[in-house]
Amino acid sequence: MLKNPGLCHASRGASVASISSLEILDSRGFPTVETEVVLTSGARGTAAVPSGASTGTFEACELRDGGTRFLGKGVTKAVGNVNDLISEALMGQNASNQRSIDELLISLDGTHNKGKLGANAILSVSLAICRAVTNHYGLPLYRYLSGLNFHNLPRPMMNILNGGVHADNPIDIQEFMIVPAVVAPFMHSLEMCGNIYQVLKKSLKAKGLNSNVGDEGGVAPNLSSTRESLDFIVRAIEDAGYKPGKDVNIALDVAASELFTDGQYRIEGELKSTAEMIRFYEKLVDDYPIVSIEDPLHEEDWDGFVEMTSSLGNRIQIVGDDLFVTNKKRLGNGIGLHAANAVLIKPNQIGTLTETLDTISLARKSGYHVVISHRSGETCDHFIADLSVAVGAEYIKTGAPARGERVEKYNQLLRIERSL
Ligand code: 2PG
Ligand code: MG
Repeated sequence: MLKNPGLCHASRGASVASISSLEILDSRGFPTVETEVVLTSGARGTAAVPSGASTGTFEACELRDGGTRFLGKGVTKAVGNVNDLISEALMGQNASNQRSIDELLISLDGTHNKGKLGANAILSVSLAICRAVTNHYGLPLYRYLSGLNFHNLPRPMMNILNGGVHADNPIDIQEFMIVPAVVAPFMHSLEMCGNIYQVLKKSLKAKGLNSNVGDEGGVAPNLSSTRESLDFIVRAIEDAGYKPGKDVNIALDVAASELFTDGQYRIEGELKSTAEMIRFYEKLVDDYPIVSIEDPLHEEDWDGFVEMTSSLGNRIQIVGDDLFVTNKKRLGNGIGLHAANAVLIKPNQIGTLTETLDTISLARKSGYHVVISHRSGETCDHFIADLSVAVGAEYIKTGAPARGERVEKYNQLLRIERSL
């Protein structure tokens, strides 16, 4: 008689039995890819892929249909690639070997940016296979991803005020985030940030300003300057009963590639050079409790990033998003040059789980902080919540405590915290 039928079921191995993909909608109402993988053991895994608005030029290719359907944003070609080419190539493969699955996907595509099959198609399969194997072994995703090398939960970097291409308001900086000053139980951090978010909404309303939300759930009022926005946030921190700079700090994502035209940055009605942008940040860091700035400069302004890191890198975290695009080579280049001191990780920028983990490993080895991030177009898939715990990321950036697709990541972190 079997003493442990569960173990026997798992030891039977986990080969790919079927893969099928579906076009679903993301949080902006545009199509994206969802894939389900079934293993020979009967275990299943599903994954859905997010989509950015301020996308970096060097990101892996998100395959869209073009034409008129869904304004050209349909993903039936990507879905078809999963259902036909990818499904055929992966049938019967050992799903437990994530690296060889991902290598197979990369070689099947054969391009430098996953432009043939689509990074959206490839990532959906890569993540769904991982989930199916996780279910096969009966492990929580974060446990499977971390192995024995288990870590603490990250701190939330909560985006409470949206601007840039994520909102229809005049604010140039894309994201204003609040960050607990110390590592605390996740529920505690979430409560603190959530309280500040609610107070901020109220204070805008009280001043007759719009408190509707942008793509990532942060408020999107018609404020025109960075300082005005920061003043509202500092006041909200205080009014919620916390001390700015002591209990809670501020982080920005400038998404500066979006501000860059003809060699200059257009911000708040002025054109600024790289040196002027750095001076602008230095003054902000002097005047506000800012601890982190993401993409302060254009994605190809390597010299500017080096200068920014040498002038501000010992005071704040400088995060490369469009600069590194979760790409190990670009991160390696930045590490060699001393450009930035932290990396933003978005699995869909690179297109497979293995490559995402390799980039994180390089960051870890080099002392760069790791910020795991959502995209502005999201689904309720909470893979990144588990990933952030598994790799011991310092931070997770997953929007405001509003809109289901954002809240789902926070709720998954609460579930993980409880299970610990
Ligand atoms: C960013 C992201 C997520 P998007 O710039 O960091 O906040 O935005 O997904 O639009 O690239
Ligand atoms: Mg960014």
